[in-house]
Amino acid sequence: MASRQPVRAYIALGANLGDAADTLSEALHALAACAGVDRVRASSFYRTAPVDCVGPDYVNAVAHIDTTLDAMALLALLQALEQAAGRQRPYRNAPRTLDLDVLLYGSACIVSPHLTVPHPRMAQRAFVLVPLAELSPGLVRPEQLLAVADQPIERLPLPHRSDGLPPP
Ligand code: PH2
Ligand code: MG
Ligand code: MG
Repeated sequence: MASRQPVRAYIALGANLGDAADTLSEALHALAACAGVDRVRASSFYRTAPVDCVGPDYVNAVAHIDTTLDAMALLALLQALEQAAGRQRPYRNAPRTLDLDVLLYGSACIVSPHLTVPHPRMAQRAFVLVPLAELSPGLVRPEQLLAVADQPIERLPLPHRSDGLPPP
């Protein structure tokens, strides 16, 4: 069977339990090792205040990948990585060891019971827009950043490798 053309997908990473930066770094390396995932590139990591929830500060980042997985297979892969990081879901927006959300899947618009793409709340969240603007400035308009400028977010000075992945 001919393999699919790769699609560029954007993924939001977040964690606010345990060593969040370490978990994000591990998740990026695990993602890069997955079949059907190529050219993983990540933003800096950011410390962010919780939005629409209470609990510890988050560490957030955004990554893009080129993938031959279809969108639902990508979602399943991200959920498997969340599970491997010990993710529990006691209630909506509970503190978590790892959250991996599909933000964009090429130019696709997807509305299904388990996946909506583009992510329906991405434009309201500095913890998505700021790292996304760092990674792909053409995807975020200045007025979008202005609209979330009241949300506390601080770039963490982690060393990054030239391939965009933090050290393992
Ligand atoms: N994720 C949420 C809800 N609120 N706040 C921050 N700062 N970072 C997140 O990743 C986050 C959030 C739901 O997934
Ligand atoms: Mg989320
Ligand atoms: Mg999620």
